[in-house]
Amino acid sequence: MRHLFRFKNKTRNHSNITSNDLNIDKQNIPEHIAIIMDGNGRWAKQRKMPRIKGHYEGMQTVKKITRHASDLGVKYLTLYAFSTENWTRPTEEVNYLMKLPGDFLSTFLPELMEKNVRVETIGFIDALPEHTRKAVLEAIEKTKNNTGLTLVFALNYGGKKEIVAAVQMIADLYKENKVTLDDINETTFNDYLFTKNIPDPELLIRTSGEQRLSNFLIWQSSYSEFVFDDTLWPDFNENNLEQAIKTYQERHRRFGGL
Ligand code: V0D
Repeated sequence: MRHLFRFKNKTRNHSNITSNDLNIDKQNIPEHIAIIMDGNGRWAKQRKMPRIKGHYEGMQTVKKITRHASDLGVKYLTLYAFSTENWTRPTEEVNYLMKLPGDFLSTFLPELMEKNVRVETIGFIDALPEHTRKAVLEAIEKTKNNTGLTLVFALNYGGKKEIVAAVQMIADLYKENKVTLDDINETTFNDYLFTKNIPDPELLIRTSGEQRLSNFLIWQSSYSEFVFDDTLWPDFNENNLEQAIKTYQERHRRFGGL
């Protein structure tokens, strides 16, 4: 009956909200995790706060999850920050969102450097306001030699538009006799996507209970495991990330390291 008293010792019980006993397999962490960070507006609404407060808290969650993904040895973390459809939101909200990259980087770049994180983007970034593009390009430049986690922000990104742009590039080359029909296959098509240097995500997470892909990585996620979590993005934490990885591992067992 000795086991009944095992946890009576108070010195053993310093639990905090981020500790867990999920026991994820550290040898089978997905190389690439993609996340649809949904529920920021709803989080704010529940607290009778303006939507932008939800976006601000969502940005703090990005820092927390980046830190943890890096610590777990994830190689690529792709975050859906702004879609090509998000321009239809109120001007005030869009203007606020466009300040977040600058805000994020002025507060978090030292830690990104310390953690050896490389920043990248996918999406039509030429259409972003000058100040936003400048902040992002500066972060990409400053972190380009880092060799740890690659943190990919999807900014003004849409999967259908990405594919159409790829088709246009290929059609253009075809017109100039620079590619033949035989040159076009699934592998070469990849080279015209924003993600050309990034492996496909093994795990795609969407928060806040919605269970749709919403035009995110539609080509790249054809074989991804989808994990849906009811947590609103500002409340998403290290535990939720590990739970999603655990779910992925339960679907993707490795037998004897094979
Ligand atoms: C709002 C929740 C970080 C989702 C997260 C421009 C919506 C917070 C960035 C960011 C956004 C982007 C590029 C970069 C560094 C940081 C960000 C946007 C929205 C849209 F180089 N959070 N974040 N960008 N939100």
